[in-house]
Amino acid sequence: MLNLVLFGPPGSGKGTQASNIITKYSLVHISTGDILRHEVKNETPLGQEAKKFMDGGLLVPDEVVIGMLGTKIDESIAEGARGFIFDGFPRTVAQAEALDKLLTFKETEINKVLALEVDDEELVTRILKRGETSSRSDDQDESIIRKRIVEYNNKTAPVAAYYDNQGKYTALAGVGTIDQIFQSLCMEIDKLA
Ligand code: B4P
Repeated sequence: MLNLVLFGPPGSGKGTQASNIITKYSLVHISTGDILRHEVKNETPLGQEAKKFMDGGLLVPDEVVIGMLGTKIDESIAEGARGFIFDGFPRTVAQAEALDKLLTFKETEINKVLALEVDDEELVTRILKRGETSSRSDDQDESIIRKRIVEYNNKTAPVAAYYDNQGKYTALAGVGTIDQIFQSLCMEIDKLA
């Protein structure tokens, strides 16, 4: 299997690039943001719990996110998945450890973590622009967007060191055209083949 993590701060382009990568490499796309927004939209108990955190620009608690992913990974492997691209997950070291355990149990592992580097002001500009057309409440307010970036620096940035220690972490420029960034991601993925 080929299992990739697309890593980076909010608005760095993880979702944008993941949708190109799944088409080219036939991987299963696991976006915790998309799954959580689906739960919120359907007003499930999980969605109602998650909404309180998402609206405030905070991470949803680890146990909620980890529990929600196990079934999805199991089902996809049973259906013969070639591999996964994890987009927006793991966002804490506890999530990274849980993912390693889950994949080891399935006799597979994360092969590579590709990080998109984008400066804070560009992130805020991009997310506010998306907020003009998206219905996402966490995209509308600059103070909430900045809170998401603080949350990233405090809780998610340490995940980089976790994978760097395993020799799996590569950072790439996340500023440029969507196609340029896609090409640099593909160059890294092709080295794994
Ligand atoms: P996510 O849905 O993961 O959203 P994101 O970080 O905002 O987006 P992403 O980096 O994918 O950016 P995108 O491609 O859309 O998370 C939302 C919330 O869910 C979190 O705050 C948290 O509360 C919760 N959550 C999710 N996962 C969790 C977890 N594991 N644990 C706990 N909580 C979790 O790009 C952004 C914009 O930039 C788009 O408009 C795009 O068009 C534009 N763009 C992309 N590439 C560009 C480029 N090269 N140049 C210019 N613009 C570009």
